[in-house]
Amino acid sequence: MKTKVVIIGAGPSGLLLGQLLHKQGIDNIILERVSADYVLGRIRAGVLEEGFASLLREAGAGERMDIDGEVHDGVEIAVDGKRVRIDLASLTGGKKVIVYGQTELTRDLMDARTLSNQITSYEAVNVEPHDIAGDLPFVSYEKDGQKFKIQCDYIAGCDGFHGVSRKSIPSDHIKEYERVYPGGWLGVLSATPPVNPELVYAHHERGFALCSLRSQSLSRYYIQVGPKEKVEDWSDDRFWQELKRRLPDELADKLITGPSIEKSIAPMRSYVVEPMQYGRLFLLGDAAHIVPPTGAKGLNTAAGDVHTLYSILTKVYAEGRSELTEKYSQTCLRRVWDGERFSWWMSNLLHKFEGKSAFEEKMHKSELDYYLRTETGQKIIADQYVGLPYDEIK
Ligand code: FAS
Ligand code: PHB
Repeated sequence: MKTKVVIIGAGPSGLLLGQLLHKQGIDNIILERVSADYVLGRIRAGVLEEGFASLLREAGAGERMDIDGEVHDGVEIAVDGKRVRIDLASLTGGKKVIVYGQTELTRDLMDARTLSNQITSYEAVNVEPHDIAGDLPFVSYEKDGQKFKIQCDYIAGCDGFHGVSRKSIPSDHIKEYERVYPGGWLGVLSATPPVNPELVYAHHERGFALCSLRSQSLSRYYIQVGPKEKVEDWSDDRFWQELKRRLPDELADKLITGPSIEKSIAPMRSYVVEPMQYGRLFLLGDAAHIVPPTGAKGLNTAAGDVHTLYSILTKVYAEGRSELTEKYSQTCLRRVWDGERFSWWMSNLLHKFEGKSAFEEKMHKSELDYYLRTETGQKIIADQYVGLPYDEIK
């Protein structure tokens, strides 16, 4: 088989890139390790920046988001029961965010992919990039006991943190940066009306909590848990009681609880690999970087990578500008580090991490108070939360 771009991974990064390239007449094949149902079964992000929403529309997969997604022009931060609303729209000249689950946008991209008749091979195992440092790379894989080889011009590693792409780059060509936080987020999805029309990020002595949503009848809640916690030790009732203890009284009193549809613990990690490319292999999304979900930047930073590679490859094939491929990593990394810093900063301010000294706790409380009580501070939070603009490739 032969194609222009092989995309490894059918998560949001791979599917969005595949659709955008297809719209530009750049044929591509996506290889995914698990089934489509398994991909859809992972409950993850919920907040989209406007840039991501625009890319989804450009990819021909934004229709349901524009109908079912909720446009939010504000977000709340509660500190030990005191609520402050960050008016995103007024502080950023009208920018907002869209609340629409990653599961749904992944489904929309899968549907668009099916209509595009591009090849997507699910349950493709032993996927392996070859000759990535040369001019004739190829990817091998197996499916239903048969071995396959795809000759291509470029390989897009969209296979997440545990994928094969990053591991295919010689270790002496990369530098890794990492912070693993002592704890994670225990998340619950429930078919209950959300406790608040906008998201509420809550700092509390007992630990962080987040009230989010997917629709007016589907809510998503999180509480920070310690590094040794196991999801099986958290009954629904125990979860709801702990969440109520961390929320401002007026929210705790009106919280509507119900059985969990999904319950899982997501680890908290900051990670970046530099550079995000090697030869004809490019790393996108979680294959190249991970953030703690506190700033809602995981999915949105991945979209920035997709925008950059899509813009570059469009010029490569339409204008013969193959030298632009050398700019991919440096173009992505400025926005990646912005997202890393904001997620790290919000996580440190809002979480009670073991090992934080009393003095550090005071510093974080004072910093949080400064940012929340001043318009300058709120503008800095709002500017980063709605997302920084994508870089234009010239
Ligand atoms: P993904 O990991 O989504 O997709 C990679 C795909 O590649 C997967 O489908 C995988 O099966 C496939 N793959 C892996 N290895 C392969 C191989 N060798 N061959 C072929 N395919 C392979 N972000 C937020 O903003 N908010 C959140 O609340 C949030 N919660 C999260 C919870 C968890 C448990 C995790 C892991 C991440 C969470 N994230 C969250 C971040 C998440 O949304 C990611 O940013 C987003 O999924 C990134 O998308 P991709 O880069 O496509 O990676
Ligand atoms: C979610 O709804 O899953 C969500 C929203 C905002 C975040 C993290 C997760 O910062």
